[in-house]
Amino acid sequence: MSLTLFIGNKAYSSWSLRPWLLMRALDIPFTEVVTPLYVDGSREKMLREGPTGKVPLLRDDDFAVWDSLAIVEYLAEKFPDRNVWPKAAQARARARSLCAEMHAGFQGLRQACPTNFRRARRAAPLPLEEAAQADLARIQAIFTETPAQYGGPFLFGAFSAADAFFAPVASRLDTYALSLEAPARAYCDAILSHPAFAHWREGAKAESWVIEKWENL
Ligand SMILES: N[C@@H](CCC(=O)N[C@@H](CS)C(=O)NCC(=O)O)C(=O)O
Repeated sequence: MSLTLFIGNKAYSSWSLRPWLLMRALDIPFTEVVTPLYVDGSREKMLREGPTGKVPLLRDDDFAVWDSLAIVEYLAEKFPDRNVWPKAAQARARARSLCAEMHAGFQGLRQACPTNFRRARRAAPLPLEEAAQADLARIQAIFTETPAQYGGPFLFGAFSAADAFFAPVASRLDTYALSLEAPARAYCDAILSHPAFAHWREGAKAESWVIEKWENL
């Protein structure tokens, strides 16, 4: 088995971060291939790897798995000893529910606060409209209640796929200086200070590709 993870710009690609962070945090070896997105030829290049033309995409020798959720499930099957998901059935089901919720939702917050992993923290909180405020309230509840129920510092105690899925949101809350109560802030800090996340951020800072619309908020 030889794993290659195709990802987009580390500065902007929140979906790419998720499997990358999980594999790094759980010491699953892989080779990364970075394709800068939204430039001439990038979609065509990714269409040679998989049918959606999107990142992330995992290649296991000749076999392609695309979409962050499917990649995470594939890793859970291939590396049963790494605890991609929590061990207990109900905790595992809760972690999957949260990942599915993240995968399908939070459009208000996503639109208001585009991912930019290399941006410095804003001096003042970004003002949010109603939909983004509602998403923020739900995120705050998840970040407070889940570690309290299952044991921190991560959502289910040890780092799992659920943390990889929520890491981009933790980063956005920080970048856009959105206010959080202490337990949710502590969870964000645990993510942002994880060595694997710091490594990704260094990679983002080292990139020279710039997409103006995601730099100016
Ligand atoms: N549902 C997909 C989303 C993948 C996605 O939208 N990736 C973006 C980058 S974050 C992409 O490849 N955009 C390039 C394009 O659409 O051409 C997943 O979870 O992997």
